[in-house]
Amino acid sequence: TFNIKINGMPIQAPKGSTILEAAKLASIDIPTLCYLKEINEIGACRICVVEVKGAKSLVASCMYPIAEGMEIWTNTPKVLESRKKTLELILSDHDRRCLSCVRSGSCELQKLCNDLKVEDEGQYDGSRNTYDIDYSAAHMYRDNNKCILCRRCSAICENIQGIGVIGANERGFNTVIASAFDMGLGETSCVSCGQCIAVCPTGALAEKDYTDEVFAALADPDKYVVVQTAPAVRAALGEAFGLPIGTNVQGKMVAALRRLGFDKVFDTDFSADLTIMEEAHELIDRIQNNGTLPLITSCSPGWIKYCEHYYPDMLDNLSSCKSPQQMFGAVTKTYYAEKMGLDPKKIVMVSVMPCTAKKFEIGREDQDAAGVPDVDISITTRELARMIDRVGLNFLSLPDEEFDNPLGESTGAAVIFGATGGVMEAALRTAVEELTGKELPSPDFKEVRGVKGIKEATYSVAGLDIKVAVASGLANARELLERVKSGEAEYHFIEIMGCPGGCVNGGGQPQQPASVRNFTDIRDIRAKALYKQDVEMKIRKSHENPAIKTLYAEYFGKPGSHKAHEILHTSYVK
Ligand code: HC0
Repeated sequence: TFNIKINGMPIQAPKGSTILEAAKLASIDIPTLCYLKEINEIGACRICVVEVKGAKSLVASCMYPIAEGMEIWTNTPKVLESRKKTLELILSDHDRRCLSCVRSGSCELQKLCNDLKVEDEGQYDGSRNTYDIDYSAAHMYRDNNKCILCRRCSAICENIQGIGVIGANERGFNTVIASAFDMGLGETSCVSCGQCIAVCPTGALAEKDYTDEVFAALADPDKYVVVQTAPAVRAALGEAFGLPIGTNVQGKMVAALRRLGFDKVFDTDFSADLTIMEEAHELIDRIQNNGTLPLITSCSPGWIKYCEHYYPDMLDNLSSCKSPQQMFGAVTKTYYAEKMGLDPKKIVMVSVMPCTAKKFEIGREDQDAAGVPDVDISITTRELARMIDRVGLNFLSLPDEEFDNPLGESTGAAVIFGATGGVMEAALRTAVEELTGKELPSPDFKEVRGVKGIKEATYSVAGLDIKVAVASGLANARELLERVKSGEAEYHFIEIMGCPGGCVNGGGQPQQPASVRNFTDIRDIRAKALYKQDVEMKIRKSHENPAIKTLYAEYFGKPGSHKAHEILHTSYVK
């Protein structure tokens, strides 16, 4: 450790710490705008400046390493004035219609302006850039009038997702974040993951909001409106209402959806179990009958789009299973509609997802088992939070309620889908028992858990060494796939999730500011909420879900049947 002084107070901090990190240890939150740990470490925005004894000018604390004996001041008039001026300059070229901004209340720029007592937003007004809003992508829009050029979006797209479809064009005052040749985002190979939205500090990037469409369906007496909620939503929705990260709010979420007026409140976890039945069957079939291996999971639509764009030669490796979101819609509009005597055309299937790519997935080809789209509207966790606020539901005081049946019944295997490695673990719980014909001594496959970007394990099952790998985040996916293509690694089964850490860290989850993200692994804490729920559930294996057993007995026959293929499987585009 080094001995340093911050604002005259002696403290000790580990060698290699930045001033920003050392100050955190002394309970001082130095404000930041561009800095995101391990994602965007460019020291460019000058909000985090501090004074250091002996330094000629103010230094950027996010990048500046501490040294033995260093004396630092974070709160002098010079520091505070500099930060304030930087903010005022940003505001001089910023669309300041904050009241109607989607980020009002969660905007990092707004909070900093308040904290630093900016009183005259217009004091440096002069020429201003104005931009058309880019609505070309299926899942989001980009409003450069609210962009502050922090480059968090381009950094996550390039460095973490390995895609790089947005970046800085032009220079100086004309600098703008855009795609190559000023193409609309929808014309690029953007995969709709929404990670850029999750890290944007302002309202420059946002999902396309479909809450009005949901309210309209709920108000239409001719429609039967069914909602499904993805595994990861329950692990993060509470954050939008001030609850600590990692609070599982399943019960209150169900209560809120019921009070919003949905005719049935169902759970994507049900169809996650169904996916496991189909996918485990597909894995065993490919292993036993020399099918294309490795089998790769197909539930993350950002990953699917990535595979189609960048690895078209590996499309045969993809599982033909629709994602749980899509299977849910398909089962609702076939089996459930028949059972309940409902016209599938009158059912409005709404999904609540931690994901922005799900908005794109619902419009894919070959996702219409009943002749109408399997899913009609997909909203993010954030949009659900907005709906709850709009109708004045006091989320925190709602009771805990249960999902409706039968499509609300699920197992521990399903709820862990929301974390990287969860689909793999759920599939192994079923595939291994199927292959050995014996009950597993423990349902846990801990080797594939955790936030590491690439995980590998080998399991000895019925005389066969089954090799598996798990990747999350698309740069990691690329690294893994290159190993497979070069022959350096061989696997039977691979799980890939588009977002780093899996769906819990999806592009549609409540945004956490940099002041939290830089010091907390939100992926890990949200995932723990799901693993905790898994352990607490009575049934932890998909093939033991009684509602799934009934579904096969009454409708599909067995996994991989002709009917299952027609309704639950899909195809991909080269
Ligand atoms: Fe996921 Fe899913 S687990 S992709 O991450 O497989 O979005 O939560 O809903 O569909 O179940 C997201 C989360 C889902 C799907 C499920 C899968």
